[in-house]
Amino acid sequence: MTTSTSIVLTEQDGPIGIVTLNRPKVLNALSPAMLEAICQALETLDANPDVRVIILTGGPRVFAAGADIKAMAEASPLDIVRMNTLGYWQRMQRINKPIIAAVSGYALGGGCELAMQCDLIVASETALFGQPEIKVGIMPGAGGTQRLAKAIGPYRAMEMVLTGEPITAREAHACGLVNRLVPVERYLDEAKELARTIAARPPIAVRLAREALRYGVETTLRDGLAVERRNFILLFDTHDQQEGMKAFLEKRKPEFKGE
Ligand code: DAK
Repeated sequence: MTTSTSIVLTEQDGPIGIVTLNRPKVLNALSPAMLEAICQALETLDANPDVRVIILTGGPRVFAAGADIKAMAEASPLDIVRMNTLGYWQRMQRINKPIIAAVSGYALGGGCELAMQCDLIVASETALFGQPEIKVGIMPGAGGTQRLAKAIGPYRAMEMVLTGEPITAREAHACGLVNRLVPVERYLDEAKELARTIAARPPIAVRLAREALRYGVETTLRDGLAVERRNFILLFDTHDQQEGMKAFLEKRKPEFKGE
């Protein structure tokens, strides 16, 4: 099934929802309309009980070249506040299902931040990750100074943010920003393969493990461990925990129901 607005395409392939940014003429620049369309697509798939994992992708040439510079060029601070761009990013953070970014070509500025907002990143060998905001007189505003430093370390992140120069997919893979690096013909298939593996796992355990991991990078070790412990215990109240362990002991494949 494929549905589309002009700028974002949404497709469902079994348990996988695929959101494709589709404004190639401006390299998928993240205008407010584009961010709204992405949020709506993600929220629709998040609410669909048949979808277990979401892939967010662009085209082979570009994932996204960042926020729309045209829309920001004449903006005052008040305009920026009124645009409420941050609101879109906060909506994305509330998605409960795992999101895999399938990145090929440019992932720059807000585009790099969009990929880092996802849980896993599959990249083609042609992908370029960068925070070039400094070159147009600003700085990252949607997590680029924070998530990047946590993902690749403060020194590498500092160099990227202060020079504005991108790193290649190979470098991003070597420093832990990219989970899987594949030739350009394979990036979407590889993301689907990863999505299918996760979709076959018990959904409540996936959700609670993801929640604990995401929470853990934002908080203290003590708080992160408390959430981990609570979620771990909660899982012993699920059908899938009983099924998973029973199936292991009976040497058969488990049938997870998401209950
Ligand atoms: N915005 C608008 N248009 C863009 C664009 C962008 N970010 N990137 C590319 N385009 C447009 C170009 O203007 C051009 O349009 P026409 O001239 O054809 O009308 C078309 O896309 C093709 O681009 P190029 O001709 O430049 O293509 P090239 O292959 O030569 O170069 C490039 C590709 C990706 C190297 C180059 O386009 C480029 O450097 N683009 C800009 C990259 C950039 O600086 N990105 C960071 C933008 S700032 C916020 C949160 C986050 C942000 C802001 C606020 N809040 C929470 C408030 C994020 C800010 C950013 O991302």
